[in-house]
Amino acid sequence: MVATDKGHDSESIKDGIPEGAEGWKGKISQDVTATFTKEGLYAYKCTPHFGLGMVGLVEVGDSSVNLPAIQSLKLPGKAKTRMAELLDQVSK
Ligand SMILES: [Cu+2]
Repeated sequence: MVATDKGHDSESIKDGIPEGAEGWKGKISQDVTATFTKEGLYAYKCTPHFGLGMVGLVEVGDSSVNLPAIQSLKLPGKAKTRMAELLDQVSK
């Protein structure tokens, strides 16, 4: 992931990636590499703006692998709303 805008990072959300997959934790304003070795959904956040709803979702192959786990993630305020919107766009 390329840092095109300063002041953000990207970090995988705990329990928000498929079982056995490798998470990632980027640094503020810096590029970060993530490798998607398992099929499923990868939920991530911008740490400083998590509560403001800055979350994302990467769909790799079969999203049903961990869809229920993503749906039941405990997320703060706007992040919860935003994640629900993203989940609506996932192929089911
Ligand atoms: Cu941010």
